[in-house]
Amino acid sequence: MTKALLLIDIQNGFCPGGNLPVPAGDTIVPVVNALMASGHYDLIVASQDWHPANHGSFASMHPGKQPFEMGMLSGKQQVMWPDHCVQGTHDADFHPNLDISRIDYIQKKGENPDVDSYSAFRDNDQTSSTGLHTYLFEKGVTQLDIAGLATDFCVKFSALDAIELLPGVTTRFVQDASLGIDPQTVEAAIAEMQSHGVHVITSSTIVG
Ligand code: VGL
Ligand code: ZN
Repeated sequence: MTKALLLIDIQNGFCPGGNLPVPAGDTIVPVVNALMASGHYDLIVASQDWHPANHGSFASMHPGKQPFEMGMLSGKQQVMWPDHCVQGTHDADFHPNLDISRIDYIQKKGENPDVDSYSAFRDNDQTSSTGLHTYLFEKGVTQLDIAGLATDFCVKFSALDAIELLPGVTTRFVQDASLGIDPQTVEAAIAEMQSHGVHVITSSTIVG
């Protein structure tokens, strides 16, 4: 069995003080560090939301639109986000307390200004792949644990894509190593992940 940990977007931008903060988002960092230090994982991958300054998911690119309103991007419904995780800025850096020395591979995403990319595996239009599923397949991963920010967006879509793109891989969501933007959508996201075959666990299963 080859066990991998996929950490989603544990960046300054999604922590308090960032541009698109998840409430208390930084509080998952010690939990994630303990997971990485547990010795359970053969492979640790982290995704990084990595937008150009003119990304089409930014409300600032749509005159008259306010952050968190619905808008359109390339003909599809799109949440208008505050400018966040712009390439090369502090907002896009991993949280300073995240033990990045344990990360084997970094998957950047969200670089195409014309489509958003919640999942670490592919863009929201589900046409262009990041290549991450091929990477994990080639490493022989059989168990994939997913944690990070935000449960109701990038974590959820990454877990759903793992189920679809990595058939036969046991995919688990580590609940206490993840936090979301809105409690209501977090609850729905967990139910949706479970209904697609994602197992919900807590870090105590791994860390003991
Ligand atoms: C995310 C909204 C926009 C996330 C990224 O990491 O969950 N959410 N970009
Ligand atoms: Zn983003």
